[in-house]
Amino acid sequence: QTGGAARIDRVETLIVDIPTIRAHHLSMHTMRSQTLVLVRVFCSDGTVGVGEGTTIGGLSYGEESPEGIKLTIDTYIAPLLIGADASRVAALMDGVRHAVKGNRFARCAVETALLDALGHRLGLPVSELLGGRRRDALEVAWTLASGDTAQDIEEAEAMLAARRHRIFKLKIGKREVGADVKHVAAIKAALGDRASVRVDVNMAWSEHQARRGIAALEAAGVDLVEQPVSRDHPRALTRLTQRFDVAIMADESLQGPGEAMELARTRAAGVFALKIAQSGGLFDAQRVAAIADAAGIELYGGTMLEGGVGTAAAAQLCAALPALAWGTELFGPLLLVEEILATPLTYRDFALVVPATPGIGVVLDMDRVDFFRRDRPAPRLV
Ligand code: MUC
Ligand code: MG
Repeated sequence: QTGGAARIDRVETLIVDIPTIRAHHLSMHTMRSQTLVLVRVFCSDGTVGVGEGTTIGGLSYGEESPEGIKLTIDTYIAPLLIGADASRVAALMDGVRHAVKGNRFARCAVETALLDALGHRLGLPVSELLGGRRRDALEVAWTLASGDTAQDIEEAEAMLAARRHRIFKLKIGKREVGADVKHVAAIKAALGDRASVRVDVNMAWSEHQARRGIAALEAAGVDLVEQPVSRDHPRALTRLTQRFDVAIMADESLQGPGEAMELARTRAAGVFALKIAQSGGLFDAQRVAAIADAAGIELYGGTMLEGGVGTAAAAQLCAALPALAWGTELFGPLLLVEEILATPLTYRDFALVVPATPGIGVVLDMDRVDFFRRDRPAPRLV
């Protein structure tokens, strides 16, 4: 330990449940609210770092649940950190990775909080700690997933008119392939060249369904198809990528640098959905990006529909990437009825402005956090 080093005094986690502005239909789950696990790391120099571990639909998207993320941090990660030099973020996270296998969302939340605290300590945005920012604003897609074609078109038109989004990702895979293709083709026909239309199947198709579906989607003018088949069938993803011209993007198949290497080696995708949580943290997301760069694979800044904290952290990473050919989908806070930040993130001209203040660049509104926290004490009757 160096003299005068800031030490980690306390690690706090809490779960908040925030309603979404409308139902969000995915192939494996319909969201009506989103659950965020917030982490705060309190350091001896007075700095406090915040992080977020967020997934979609309990255990329906991936192997970590909000309750499991909280338990992993409280029981297994926090004790490793207490008393340690708070500024040695990479070394601390090496230790965490050694002691805690998997649990990438939990590790990402903690790493985010440590980087946020370090940024406050040094007076620098996290993007500067990751090598320096290359861009100050990130193009942001919106997901159309109301479950209704006409409502989706209306929503897209409103987003275009407000200059908020001109890239739309459609969630499909729940209905029969033909019905989904019809839905997508109607939206693309309505929006024409004014928007890029992409789809996310969230692993719902068999390889045979994917061949049929992707051929029709390509003909309808769709620009990109995300995770058409299960991550359990990596060779099917490779065959689809070889077969079609339309970009095929890996999402669920991409769970950190090891899988990035394998997907690159087997030419399984032309685009990677780069997610900080799924990668295992911001450092590991940078490693995934480096593999993509070396393999000539393009990047897209993906989301787990995080709130403002996770979104700001991902934005700091995306700002520092060498290339981001497909933009981002860092719209998570906009799907929630409230952002629970002291100052909301700025979305304008189809982009998210990357926060430029120290750390990840956001401050929680603790009154609103208390309002939405799951274990909120019952109001006292007087
Ligand atoms: C996913 O599978 O990519 C991102 C946007 C959205 O609506 O859901 C997600 C998760
Ligand atoms: Mg996806």
